[in-house]
Amino acid sequence: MEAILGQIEAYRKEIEAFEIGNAAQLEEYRIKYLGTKGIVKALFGEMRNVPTERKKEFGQVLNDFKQFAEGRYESARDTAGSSPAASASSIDLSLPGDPLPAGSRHPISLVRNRIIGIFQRLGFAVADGPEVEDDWHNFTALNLPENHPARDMQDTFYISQNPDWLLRTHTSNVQIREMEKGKLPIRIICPGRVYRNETISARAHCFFHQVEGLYIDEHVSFADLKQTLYFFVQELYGKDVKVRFRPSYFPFTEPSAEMDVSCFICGGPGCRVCKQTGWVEILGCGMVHPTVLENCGIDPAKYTGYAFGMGIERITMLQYGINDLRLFSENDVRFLRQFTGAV
Ligand code: 2NM
Repeated sequence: MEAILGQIEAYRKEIEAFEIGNAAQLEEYRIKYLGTKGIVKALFGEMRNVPTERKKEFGQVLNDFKQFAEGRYESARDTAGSSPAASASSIDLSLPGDPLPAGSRHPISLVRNRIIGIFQRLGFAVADGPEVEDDWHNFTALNLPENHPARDMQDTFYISQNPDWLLRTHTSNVQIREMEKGKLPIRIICPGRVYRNETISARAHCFFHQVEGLYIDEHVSFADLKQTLYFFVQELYGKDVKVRFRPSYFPFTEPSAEMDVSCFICGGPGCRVCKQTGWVEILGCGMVHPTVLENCGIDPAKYTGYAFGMGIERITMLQYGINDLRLFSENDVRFLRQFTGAV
């Protein structure tokens, strides 16, 4: 008994002298004194060798010792991690950090964000909606007759469980949904992914990205459309850009037009980008068809509006001289790394 008490006294001195300067030493200490095979545990094991009349006294000494050993551990743990000497032995803070590989924005995002920014400054709000859509919002409400070629199974991905559902072929579905809400005026742009069932090649893919715009109010005219889109391309290509509108056809607009810009590569004389014409087509537009307004519960006698739509891939390819659509979705970092800043 006296021998054990002496031993405990010796352990106290040992603990006081134990150097705990870093995490490794702290762990060494824990294992030696507090671990399951440690000294404290072993001393408690001695209890059964102590005569009954001295068990109480021995128990008190042991508990004191245990608290002492634990106290040393806890105070060392609080300081070992933060003292400079301790850190120096485990982590060298003077070394340069591991570099975080910096990503870059996808070129489609860069161009989309620029387009959005220009229209937001004109007061357009960004709207979005579902990519899985029903026939009404994707086709019928947009005045696409039952037998219109765009409805052809070959161009549209239908959902097999329910042939009324499909992957939207344009973001006009968002505009239909916005018009159906019945809150006027409407001034929105709708960026998003759209799907078409095409044979994949350098010029066609099964999905691409669009930005469509819609403005509906009283007295909105084709002149408003022209001026807004002219401002848009001036922001995109510079003040010297010229525009021209060519008559076109869309079932959801009347009249309809394609808008060309003067070639921003050669400036007019003709080059590969403009195919020697001096002009580059960048979007389609028109005055929203009265039937479309009616389909959405808007009175075409009171309200008029314009709409336009452009493919982001096309504008991006023209901007950067990219010649294969597939590059946008292959996620090859050798391609993606080239787009580090603003357009
Ligand atoms: C285009 C071209 C012309 C268009 C029309 C509508 C809606 F919903 F108002 F009828 N949304 N988008 C539109 C008009 C889209 O893309 C080439």
